[in-house]
Amino acid sequence: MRLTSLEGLPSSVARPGYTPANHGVGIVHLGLGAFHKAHQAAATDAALAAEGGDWRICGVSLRSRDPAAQLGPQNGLFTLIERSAEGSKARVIGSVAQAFCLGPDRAEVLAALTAPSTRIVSLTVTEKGYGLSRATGGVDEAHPAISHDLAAPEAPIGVAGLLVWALKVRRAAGISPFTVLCCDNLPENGQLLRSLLVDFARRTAPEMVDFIATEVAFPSTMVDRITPAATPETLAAAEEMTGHRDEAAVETEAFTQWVIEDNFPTGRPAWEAAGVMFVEDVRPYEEMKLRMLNGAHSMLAYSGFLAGHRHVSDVMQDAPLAALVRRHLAAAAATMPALPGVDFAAYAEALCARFANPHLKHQTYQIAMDGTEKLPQRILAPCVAAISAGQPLAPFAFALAAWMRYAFGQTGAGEAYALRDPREDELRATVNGVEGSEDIVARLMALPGLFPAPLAESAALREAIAKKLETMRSQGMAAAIRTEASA
Ligand code: CS2
Repeated sequence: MRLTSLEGLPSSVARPGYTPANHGVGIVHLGLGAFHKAHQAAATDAALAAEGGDWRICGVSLRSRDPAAQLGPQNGLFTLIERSAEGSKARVIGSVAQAFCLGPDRAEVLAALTAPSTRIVSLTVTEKGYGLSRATGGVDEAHPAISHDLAAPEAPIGVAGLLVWALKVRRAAGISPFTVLCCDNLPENGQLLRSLLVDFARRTAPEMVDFIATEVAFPSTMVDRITPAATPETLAAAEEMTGHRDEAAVETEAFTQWVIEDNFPTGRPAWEAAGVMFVEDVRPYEEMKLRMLNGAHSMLAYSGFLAGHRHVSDVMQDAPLAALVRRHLAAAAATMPALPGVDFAAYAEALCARFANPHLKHQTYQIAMDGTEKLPQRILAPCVAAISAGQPLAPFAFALAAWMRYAFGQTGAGEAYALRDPREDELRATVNGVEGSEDIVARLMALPGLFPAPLAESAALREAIAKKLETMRSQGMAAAIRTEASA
């Protein structure tokens, strides 16, 4: 039987501590994927149970029809499986009230974005979803949704277009603006989204520029919960645990963290009930997470995938590679000023334990995607800091060499794979047919808008990357890992 109500669930399954139908919608969420379901939807579920309020979520996917097709027939209910070393727990989440796909459900989505009851618009559209130019902080005109929306601002399909359009309609109707809550792994994500919207408005609705810059709140957030893409095994496990078929089930780790700047002029759910930490300045937490967790993730994804490790937990079983993960975490920690109340060494150890969780099937290939969008905040920014502080470059050089080797699109055994990067064609064309490792490094470092000048200009870094890349190419990734770990 399909999961459609809270009736008939076994007592081992946790269910919402409130009656979902008694709570109205207060949040529109863009990017209705596994991460949203495991993180913000779960936290909001706990907040509703603790303090109530009209804070249920209208979930929207901008492109894929799957999330709405899965959640719609289930009245928004889904099973969240939390997997830790101690075992697995199932919980049914009731915070998602509606699920739409922008294409077919356009009228409903636009109505939700302009409804007075909508007080927050939150987002998890991945780094590449925004159409942000890192070079200018404004819009990337070549991004498909941005170029569409610049040409047709009254019929938007992308994040910047939709939000500026909705804020404009609200303002004209005398409705307060919503708070914009970016939950993607980007540095200073609130500010970043604000400058994207300001630049988009400058080009399409100049009268909105000051309003967006001064009247709309964009609290920054640090979000953390490792959430593998759901698989048929996830759905089978949910069915076994709940006795119900659930097409929208998702699995995640037990750990969860959310740090938010408390700037919600029109209110917010009582997320503190879910352990959310509200702070004045989220930057140091974001930096810690991006450089340590995500930086190590990217490093181990490229090297681990090419060494034949399918899952992150397999990487942590490979002693030399696990040692390099620890080395990377320590090097990343050394690039940041101390954060009162946080012990970076303890954080690193906790990350290693999370990565080693054998019950979480988190694929290295999943993390490896979108490298050109992830490297800047994960690897390149800390590498700049390491150069200016005269710290060892080897950990960053190794991570970058592994990414460059990955950009070949072929394993050591000759098996081809898709890079799944928005700059895939450009990356392939850059490395294709180039022989020398030094040339490959120089060409990739010269890609427009990717490597900051201090990196491209550092001969020591270039040479270190080229040397490691050469070992990876001539001896294979597994041998290169052993060489690196014994250096
Ligand atoms: C990962 C993240 O796929 C990736 O790039 O590094 O999704 C990571 O699992 C989350 O940020 C953990 O909070």
